[in-house]
Amino acid sequence: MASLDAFPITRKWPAHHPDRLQLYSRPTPNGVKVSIMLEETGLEYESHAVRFERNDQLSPEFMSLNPNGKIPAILDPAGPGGKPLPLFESGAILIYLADKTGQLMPRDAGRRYETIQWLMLQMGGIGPMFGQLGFFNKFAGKDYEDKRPRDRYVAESKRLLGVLERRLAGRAWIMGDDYTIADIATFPWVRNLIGFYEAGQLVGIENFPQVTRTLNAFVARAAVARGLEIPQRD
Ligand SMILES: N[C@@H](CCC(=O)N[C@@H](CS)C(=O)NCC(=O)O)C(=O)O
Repeated sequence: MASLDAFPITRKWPAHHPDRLQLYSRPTPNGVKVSIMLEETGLEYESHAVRFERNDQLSPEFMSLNPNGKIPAILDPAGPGGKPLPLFESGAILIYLADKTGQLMPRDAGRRYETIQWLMLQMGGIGPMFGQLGFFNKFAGKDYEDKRPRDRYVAESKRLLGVLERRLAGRAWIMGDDYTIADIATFPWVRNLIGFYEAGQLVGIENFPQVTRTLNAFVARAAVARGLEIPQRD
């Protein structure tokens, strides 16, 4: 097994088990995608808390792995060819872990791309739009007098919930009977929209019963319950 010493991130967050996959994260909607995936697959890993209150994500050690300065990020000592693989962007990490373990991604090539398509809708649409709605509804943006930006993100979030609602009609999960990385990417964001962002009423969540039903099934999974708490908050 190659040493991880060449990776500056291990100076700030030492690897106590360098043979295990290293996770640098925080239990936010993007962060928990990866901890839930790791819990679902059963891969051994070591998690490290990245503290935003100390701007850890902007430290040179963290930025040496992710120049974009955002969690989650991983360092897999046993990457392709047996070499360590550093990786950032939650969608890329989910695809990597699905390929590595052969889990949570359909094997059929067509269905694999269909799963990636829904994963990309989360990455490019649901995450950014719900995130902006959170800013304008709960954080600094809520004090802005001009409500047009907030209303734009409400409308776009509702539209995206409608896309999900129609997809889930008659399906247990986004990919039907297969629970996949598309669900692991999407439902932490739906949960956050209703919970932490307190925007359930604003988007009229009662109009999206299929989304709510699938969210409930998602949070009832034991691996999801564990992943939502990793890394532990201080
Ligand atoms: N597209 C990225 C987004 C990552 C992201 O926005 N992470 C947030 C937490 S959910 C973060 O690190 N925020 C810290 C900051 O902006 O300083 C991904 O999916 O990995």
